[in-house]
Amino acid sequence: MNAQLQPGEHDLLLVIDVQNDFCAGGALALPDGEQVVAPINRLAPRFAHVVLTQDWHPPHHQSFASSHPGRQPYDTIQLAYGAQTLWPDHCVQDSPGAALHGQLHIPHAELILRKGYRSEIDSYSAFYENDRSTPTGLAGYLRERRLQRLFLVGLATDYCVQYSALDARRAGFEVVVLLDACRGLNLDGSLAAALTAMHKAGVQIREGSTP
Ligand code: VGL
Ligand code: ZN
Repeated sequence: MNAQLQPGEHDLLLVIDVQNDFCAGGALALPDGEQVVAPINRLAPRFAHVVLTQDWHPPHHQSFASSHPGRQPYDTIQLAYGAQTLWPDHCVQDSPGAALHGQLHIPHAELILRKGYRSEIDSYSAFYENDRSTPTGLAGYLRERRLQRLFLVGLATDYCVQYSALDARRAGFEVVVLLDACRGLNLDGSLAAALTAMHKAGVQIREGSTP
């Protein structure tokens, strides 16, 4: 590895939603979702600081199609805060699907940040809920700990990884997305759109999974 790119004291590996429901056999399985586990396990020991996020919905969450009679998963509806894609029931608090993938091995992770726990609001981003104004507290946590450059990996590239990356840029952090350690959903071209939006926002996008 290029010595200049050795992660340092102010760098963080932010591992987004590597949970059973987003992997093979899960309620909202992404194509090859589980394939992020091995590269993330290889990356993590190189970082002094690692934070994990966990999508963590109460039963009957507003983002579930089952909460809206007559609607199907992947329909889009208008909620008080704007457009919301409806999902199959997934990552229900304390269910096996909400657990982190069993092979994910990051014993030194310092924080597990749960999100999406308010019934009425979805939360793709690790920083803000989908109303774009309710903070999770992560920006303050990172600033207080002087963590400045964030390396993002996990699921899904075009949803929670993208939203987290864009919010992190807005909050003034340096952001690198390591694509080989991410997998996307790609609904209606959402993957290409996400890469374009992240690039425009100044997110560094690297094809590999090495920092
Ligand atoms: C996610 C859809 C619904 C994600 C979470 O982790 O990208 N996507 N909830
Ligand atoms: Zn969710």
